Amino acid sequence: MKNIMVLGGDGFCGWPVALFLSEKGYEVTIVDNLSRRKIDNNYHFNSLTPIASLEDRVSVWNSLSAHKIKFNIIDIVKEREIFEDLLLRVKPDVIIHFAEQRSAPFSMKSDVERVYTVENNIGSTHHLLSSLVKLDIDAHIIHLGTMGVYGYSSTEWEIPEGYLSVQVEGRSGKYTEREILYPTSPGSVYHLTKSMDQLIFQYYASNYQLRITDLHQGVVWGTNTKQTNRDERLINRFDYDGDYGTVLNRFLMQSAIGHPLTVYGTGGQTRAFIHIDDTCKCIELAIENPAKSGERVKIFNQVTETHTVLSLAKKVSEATGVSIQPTENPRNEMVENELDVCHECFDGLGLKAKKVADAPLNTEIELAVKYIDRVDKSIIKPLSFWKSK
Ligand code: NAD
Ligand code: USQ
Repeated sequence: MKNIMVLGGDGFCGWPVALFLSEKGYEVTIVDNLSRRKIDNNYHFNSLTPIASLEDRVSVWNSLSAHKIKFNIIDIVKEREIFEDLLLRVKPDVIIHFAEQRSAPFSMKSDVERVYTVENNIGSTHHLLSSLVKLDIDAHIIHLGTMGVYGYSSTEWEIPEGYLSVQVEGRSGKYTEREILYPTSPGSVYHLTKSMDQLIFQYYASNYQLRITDLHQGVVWGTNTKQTNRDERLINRFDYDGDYGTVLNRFLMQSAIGHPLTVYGTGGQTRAFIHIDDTCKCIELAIENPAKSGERVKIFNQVTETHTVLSLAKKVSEATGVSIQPTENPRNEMVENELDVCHECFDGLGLKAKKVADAPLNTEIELAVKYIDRVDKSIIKPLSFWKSK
């Protein structure tokens, strides 16, 4: 059975993925520096759900499951030697890389957060790859990238999965066809780091023949999975603040407390979405269908549907009666855009997605109601701005 290392395994995506893979019988080792929990403390954010310490949640899982998870608190940017010792001991077959600062607004807060996001995200990706080369470990690397690398300008074409076919006219007038990385157009410093990750991957796959899959994931919604529901102490985090809360989860939580839904601008922004259950399934599909040595980076769009922000707000508003509150957009983004994105790779591998339209949004709202006393209303408003006010 495969040995899997989950970097960032204490986070919103990493924790449920670690449990999902453990239940499937994979040997799972979590690595995390707990930086998200430290950011919560330092900036006075909190998960709506009361998350147990990493030590406690792993110990609860190990008491319930036949398959034990190991965990290590290591900063993969700042504690390279310790991380490399661990790599040599575990010799992972697969490394799933979630360990980055993932909030676009947080990355735009000020010089401090911009610098931290770039150093942490580029550092974690590059150190990982360089260490694998140095230690001669042939692991399949699965990285969580983002749809945001493509940018959000409306296009006449469907956004492909990572590569764009182009024809270039040569000096003789003859056209040559090439596939190039889709031109990137990041909308925040965070998204910029994901764009830079792509180049690092391209280089290491080509020069060192590392096996790399980059998953361009859309906005993840939902909270718990079958595995995190097994015990309250396994509960997943639920971010609702203006920096880390993502749009649909924020609307669901806002509706639970009767807070008007904070639609930025017109709400005409179209974004791609995926449920946390499907994030877990996609990772397993990526493990089962690895990139090969010498092959270019495999890029899959890990998205299952697209919606405008306003259409999601209307859906939540109609279900709950909570009003919509147009809010001045703190971001520098297109007021409205269309988004036509290919997701044939995962569809072709058999992914049966859970769509917003079929999903019981009530489950999320009930969860928010259950922990309503934990809500700090002062952190719901936008907390970071793309341009100085
Ligand atoms: P998260 O912040 O909840 O989890 C990230 C985890 O990585 C945290 O537990 C953090 O402590 C850890 N970490 C960060 N830097 C580290 C370092 N240097 N060393 C060790 N651990 C480190 O974020 P998430 O929502 O779980 O996102 C995981 C990944 O998925 C990110 O790379 C993000 O860009 C990507 N992603 C997330 C979403 C989403 O909607 N949540 C959508 C698309 C892509
Ligand atoms: N928005 C609102 N109201 C809110 C919050 C957000 O209108 O209260 C709007 C934003 O302006 C934006 C859209 O909703 O147009 C999405 O914002 P978001 O915060 O849900 O998502 P985003 O900042 O794009 O980032 C999230 C994750 C990130 C991941 C990305 C995937 O935090 O890690 O990479 O989703 S994607 O958007 O597909 O690039």
